[in-house]
Amino acid sequence: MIRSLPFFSLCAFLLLSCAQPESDGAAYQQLIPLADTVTLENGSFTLQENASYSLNGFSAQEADSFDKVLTDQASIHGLSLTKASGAEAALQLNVDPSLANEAYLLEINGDGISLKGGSPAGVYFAWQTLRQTLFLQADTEQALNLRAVRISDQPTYSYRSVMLDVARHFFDAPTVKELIDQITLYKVNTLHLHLADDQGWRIEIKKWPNLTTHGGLTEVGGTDGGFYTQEQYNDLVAYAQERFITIVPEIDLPGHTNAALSSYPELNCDGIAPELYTGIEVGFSTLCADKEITYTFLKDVFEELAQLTPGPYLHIGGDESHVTEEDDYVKMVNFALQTVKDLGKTPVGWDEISHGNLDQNTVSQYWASSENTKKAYDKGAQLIISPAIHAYLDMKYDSLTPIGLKWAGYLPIEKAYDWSPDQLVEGISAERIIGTEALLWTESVTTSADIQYLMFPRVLGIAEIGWTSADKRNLNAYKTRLESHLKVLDRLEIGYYKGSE
Ligand code: TNX
Repeated sequence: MIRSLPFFSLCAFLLLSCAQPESDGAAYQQLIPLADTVTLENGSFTLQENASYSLNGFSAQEADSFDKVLTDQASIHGLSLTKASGAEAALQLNVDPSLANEAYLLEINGDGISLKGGSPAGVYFAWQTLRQTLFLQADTEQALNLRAVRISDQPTYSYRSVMLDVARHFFDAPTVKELIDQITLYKVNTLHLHLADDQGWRIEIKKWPNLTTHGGLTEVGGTDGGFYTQEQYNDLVAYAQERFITIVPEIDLPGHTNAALSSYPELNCDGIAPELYTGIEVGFSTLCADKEITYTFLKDVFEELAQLTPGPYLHIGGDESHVTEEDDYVKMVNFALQTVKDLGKTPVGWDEISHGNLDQNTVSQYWASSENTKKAYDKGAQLIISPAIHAYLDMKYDSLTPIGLKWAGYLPIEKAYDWSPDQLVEGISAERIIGTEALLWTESVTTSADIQYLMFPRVLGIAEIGWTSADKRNLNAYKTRLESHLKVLDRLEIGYYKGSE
C-alpha cells in the first residue's frame, strides 16, 4: 500500500499515461523453462513498437546475424526494432564474459531493458525469455508494459536437443526451419537429424551419388521420398546456427542401412542390391564387415558429413543391428567411432555402442538399456539420457491418439515431464551427463501438422528438463505454467495436442 501512494499521486498529474495499470510481472513466473531466479522490483518499462536496441561485445559477424534474427523475431511480436548506438537504446544487448557461456541476466527498470549473456547464445536466451514474457502478456492490457525485474538464469545441461527422423518420412528444409522457429523459444540448442535409415537416405554425398538419387526416392508407405542437396543442408545448418541451434547429423550403421545397400550392390556381402524398403519393421539390414569397400564408404560419408557440420558432434547410430554378428558389429562401430574422431569430431551413438571402444571423447545415448549405459559410463563415455519411455514423442499420448506408436507405452504430457536424467541409471554420476533429447521418429508421421501434434506440448517438458535444475521442477506447477503457454502455441499457430476427448 505504501508503495502505491507515489504511483497514484503521480497519476493525478499524468492522468493519461496512468490509464493502464502496470504489469504485475506474473509472466515471469510462467516461463518454460522455469528461470533460476526471478526478483520482481518496483516500477516498469513500456516497450515502444519502434524501440531502439544496441549490441555490445559481439564480433561484426555475430552482430550481423544477431541483428537479422532479432528483428525477424521482434516482428512476430509487432515490434519493428531499430538499431541505435550506445547507452540511449531502450533494449541493451551485451555479451558479458563474466557470465558463463549460455547464462544470462535480464534486467528491467524504468530506464529500459538490459539483456546480458556470457556469449551471444546467452544474450539470445535472454531475448527468448523476453519474447515469452511478451507472448504471455499479449492478451492483457499491459501487453508491452514490462514489470521491473532481475532474472538470472543458466542451463543445467549443455545438450538440449530435439531429434527429427527425416528418413522414415522425408521433411523438406522449410518444414525443418519451421520446427527450429518453434523450439528455439524454449531454449533448445541442438537439432539431431536422423538422416539415413532402411527407408531412405536424405543427405547428398558427392562421392556416392546413388545414395540419394536412388536411396532417397521413397519413404514409409511408398510415397515419394526426397533428400537435401549439400547446398540446402548448408543453408539449414546456417539457419539453425543463427538461432544458436547446432545440427547433429546421424548416419545409422551398421544396421538400418537398407537404403544404402539398395543404392550400391557392392556394399552387400552377396553383391546383390535389395529392393528399396517402405515398411516399418527394423533390424533386418547390415553393412558387410568383411568387405574393404564398407570402410571406404564409411570414411567418405563421414568426411563429407564433417565438412557440412560446424558443430562438434556426428552421430553414428549403432542401434538394433539384429542381423550383424557381434564381432562384425564391434569392428564396424569401432571404425566409425575412430573415423569421426580422426575428423576432429566427437562421435555419438545409441546405447548399444557400449560394446565398442568408448572413451571420454565418445557420447553414448541412452534410449533403452540401463545396462549398456552403465557399461558406456564405466568405459568413461559421456552420456545423453533420452529414454524411450519418457522422451520418445512418437509414442501415442493415450489409446485414442490417431497417430504414433506405442511399443514404449503411452506417453501422456505428465510422463514426458516427470523424470530426471540423473535418476534413471544406477551407478552413474551426473557430471558425465551432457543432456537430454526429445525424439520424434516418423514411421507414422507424414505432415508438418503431425509433427506439431506429437511434439507439442510434450517437447516443452523435455526442454525444461534440459534447462531447469531438478530441485526447481515440480509437475503440478509445470502443468499450471503449461496451461498459460497454450495461448503462446496458439499465437505461433502450432497445432498441438489438446487431449483426445
Ligand atoms: C526404436 S531408437 C528405434 C527407431 C524407431 C523407434 C520408433 C532407436 C535407437 N531405434 O529405429 O524408429 O524405435 O519408436
